[in-house]
Amino acid sequence: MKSYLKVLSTFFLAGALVACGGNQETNQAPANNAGSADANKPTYSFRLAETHPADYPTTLGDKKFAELVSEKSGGRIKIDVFPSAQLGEEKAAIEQVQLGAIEFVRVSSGALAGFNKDYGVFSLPYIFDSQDHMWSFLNGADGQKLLESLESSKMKGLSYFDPGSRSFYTKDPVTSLEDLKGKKIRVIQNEVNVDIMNALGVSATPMAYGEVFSALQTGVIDGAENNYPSYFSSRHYEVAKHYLVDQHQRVPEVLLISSATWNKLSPEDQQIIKDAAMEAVPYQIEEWNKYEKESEEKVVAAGSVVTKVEDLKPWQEAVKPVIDKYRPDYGHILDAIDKARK
Ligand code: GTR
Repeated sequence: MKSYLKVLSTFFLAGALVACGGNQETNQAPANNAGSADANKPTYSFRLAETHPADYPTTLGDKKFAELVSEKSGGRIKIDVFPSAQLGEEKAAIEQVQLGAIEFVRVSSGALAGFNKDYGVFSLPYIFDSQDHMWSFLNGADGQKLLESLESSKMKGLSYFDPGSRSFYTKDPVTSLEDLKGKKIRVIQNEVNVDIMNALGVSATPMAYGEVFSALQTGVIDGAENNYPSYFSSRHYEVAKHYLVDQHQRVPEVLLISSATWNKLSPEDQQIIKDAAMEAVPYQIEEWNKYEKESEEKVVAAGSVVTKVEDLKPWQEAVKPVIDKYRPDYGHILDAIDKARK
């Protein structure tokens, strides 16, 4: 009886996976492999969820990753990238990945913080001085170890992508910390973000990315915060024209796979996926740098008023209690981040 139930539940689980459109495993080799050494290896068709549009630099990184996986596996492992949140907003996509219903996702570590406490560290303000500083930490032993820590949350981190730096933007003119006080600002849903906004005297309004445009338009919020590429591609600049550059966060983008999927793969296929994810990174950074510059130029050309914060000290002072609050949780990582400063 017991084994009957086991067979039955395995059958339903497999059915559910196929019904979701992903993870169709067969033992048939693709036509171009017939007769080759790969002939007896399984083939897979996986899905990768991405919140940004098709031409956005994280999506280009996802596509490069998929291309490399296909190349390295002789076409056995196919990954379809679904841009523009077609498979759901980030929080929902992560939940699906935890269940194994979606195999891959590229998300912000800001969103991951709601699922894995370690990832909250990246939402802490002003911890990275520059893009180079961030990459020197991410590429080091502690940065790479953090990718592995996702395994306790039923996911496996494969690589980081460049996230740029986040700054504020509002509907009304804002050129200083004083102006920002009392404003309702949308943030990615996590506890650290709410604490930062409280410390700055701002009213934090967590909500899904896809809802921000209409919330700005209807005045539910006064502003939001993001990097230039997101500010541009989401068209938020059309409804919130004042961009205040304080670069409070660099929240790494993460490419990850469901543990349910990872654990089914052979060591050879796991290696292919890990290598492809790492090899896609330099390309993603290059695309990021290009798009970041272009989006800054385009929003300015469209009439956005950009103010650069000259003196960050009052901002850093204001959020110091937030760093102090989280130091007991993230002390070791914060030390490693300090050390990665060149
Ligand atoms: C972007 C990030 C997205 C999403 C978005 C947001 O910078 O690339 O993954 O997290 O921010 O603010 O929700």
